[in-house]
Amino acid sequence: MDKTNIIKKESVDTAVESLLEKARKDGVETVWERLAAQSPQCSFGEQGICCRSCSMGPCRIRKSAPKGVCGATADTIAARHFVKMIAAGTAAHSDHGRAVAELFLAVAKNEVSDYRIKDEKKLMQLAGDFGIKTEGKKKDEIAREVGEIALAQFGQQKGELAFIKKAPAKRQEIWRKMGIVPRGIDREIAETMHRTVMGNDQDYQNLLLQGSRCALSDGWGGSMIATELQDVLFGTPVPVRGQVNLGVLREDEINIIVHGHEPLLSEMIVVAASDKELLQLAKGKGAKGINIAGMCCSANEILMRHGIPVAGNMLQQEAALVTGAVEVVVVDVQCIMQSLPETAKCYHTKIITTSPKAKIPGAIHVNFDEHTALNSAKEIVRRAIENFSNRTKNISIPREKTDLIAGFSYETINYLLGGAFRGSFKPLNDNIINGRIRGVAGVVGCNNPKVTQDENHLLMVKELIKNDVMVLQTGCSAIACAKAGLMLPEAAAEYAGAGLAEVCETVGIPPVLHLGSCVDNSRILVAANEMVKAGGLGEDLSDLPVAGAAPEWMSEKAIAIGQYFVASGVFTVFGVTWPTLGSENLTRLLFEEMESTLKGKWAFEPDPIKAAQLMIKHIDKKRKALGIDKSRERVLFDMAKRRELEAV
Ligand code: SF4
Ligand code: MSK
Repeated sequence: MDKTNIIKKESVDTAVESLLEKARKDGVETVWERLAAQSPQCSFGEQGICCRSCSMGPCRIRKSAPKGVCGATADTIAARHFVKMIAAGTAAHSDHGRAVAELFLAVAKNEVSDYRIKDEKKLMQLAGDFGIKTEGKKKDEIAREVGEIALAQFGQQKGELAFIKKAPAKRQEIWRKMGIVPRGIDREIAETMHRTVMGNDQDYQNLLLQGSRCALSDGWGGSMIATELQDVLFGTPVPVRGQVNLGVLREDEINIIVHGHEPLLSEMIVVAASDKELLQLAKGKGAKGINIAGMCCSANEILMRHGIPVAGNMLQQEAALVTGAVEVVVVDVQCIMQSLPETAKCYHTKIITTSPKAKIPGAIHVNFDEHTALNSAKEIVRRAIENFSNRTKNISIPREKTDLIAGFSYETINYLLGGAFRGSFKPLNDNIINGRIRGVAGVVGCNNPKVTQDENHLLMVKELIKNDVMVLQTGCSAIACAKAGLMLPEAAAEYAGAGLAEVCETVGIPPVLHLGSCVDNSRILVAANEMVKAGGLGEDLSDLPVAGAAPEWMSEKAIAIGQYFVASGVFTVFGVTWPTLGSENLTRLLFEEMESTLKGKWAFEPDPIKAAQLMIKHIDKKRKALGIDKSRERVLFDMAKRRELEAV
């Protein structure tokens, strides 16, 4: 059988490679074996031209059958599939945002006792964003109004989402002219799903307009609400040192991995792990302590705010169990493989689900309710402690672990660049204008077993920083680069071009900045917004010398993120595979024509170096349009001259 998806090497991460060998010895099946078993995968599905929207189908578009039974063309079928992915991704991020908003409101009303508001300054800023008068009002009253407005954004039927007004005026104008300003988050998701049912919206261009509106309700709606309210509740991240990779697991301690996305759960597990009684219990079982480590975006959330170690990214979830040293993997929502309970059977690990929205056969379910949050968290930690004695001798914890600096919220970047009293993005803009920094790239997204784990992230990011492009990261991409040491200030001297290295060394930051989890891609939007506000780089997000990428994407959430980047005017490149290639017209719309309306567009380039070069080319095009291309030439000339002088 032609197994087209089989790759030469599973991972560039030696910790994963060694554990895969152990998995084979232990008779454990992994994601790579399942991919091989699935290969060759359906090429109709891969190109977006398989439709099973009704029972007259499934229909597969090919030369001999260019239309579905209902008459739907490849353009319609691929567009429906694409916008359905956007709707699903938006729903996931936004339901996360809704959960945070509900908790926020409960805290403001004093209905829950285990959480409290940590960042009052940001609460006031949010009140300002929502047009709430704060004079003479108590903190709880302001928080209640903020929570109520935030929650209402989901069910709003008319008007515009509140955060839309944070975008540059010119961007808002583009959205209004195109009729794609989101009215309410749930409404855009529901309408997208309505439009894609059999016999409804059959114009691929019109479908993509709604797809853009839906994606904007994610980036400037649900995701932004999640990030902003989480910062108020759990604290806005500040620079923090951490460690990453499976070497953070400890042989002599109880290891609990927190996996998924929403920090409501992970924050409480962190609190429960320092409970004196539980620590005592752990000691009584012969463990030296309780070690919490994160996986995927749950990891990013607790790393950013507490410096809790990160066990790994998406493709390390099974490998973590293969160490034989994990007592409990506790999960909430999203990116959790159904294989975990099956893998866990070969070891002593218990998989605990906590959300009624995400149960897995074979896992233990401990319902996590914010009203009894700490108790539930303590119960989970207790189960982990009790499981410690079930460990066998079949343990292998890799040595690999790397230090990193995380915590680069928009506020941190502002402060580091401009100082506490004059926080500003102006120094960043100045360094872009004078050419030391060529531009800024957001490199985000998942792992995908169709490509060697982490390789595309690393090749792309190294190519970008070598060419003086500063990189902002979130999600599993951030974890990949952290593992490779790119999130340490020292990485500037080793990997960055002379201009970027000079700026990083002066400010004391790495050339690759960790901005958080997948919902924190909204921090990248806010940062780009601030660059426009700081002046000198045009009037719209599309004028900025910036680009976005997800070189190893796999989730529908990545498509939603990509589309809100594009709809915000950002050139965005994806790798691995592209889901519309079966429709020439739709692909042309996404890769070319969108630029004339949204001023942003997609590209697909599986080679990460070529993809980075596309991003650099785009950045240079924007520099030229801004009239700052010459300054960069001067900087390069200066460097050459300096080297000449040094050689004398
Ligand atoms: Fe086929 Fe049309 Fe039904 Fe899709 S909606 S399965 S193309 S008949
Ligand atoms: S966890 S969405 S695999 S980045 Fe956010 Fe990683 Fe992608 Fe999940």
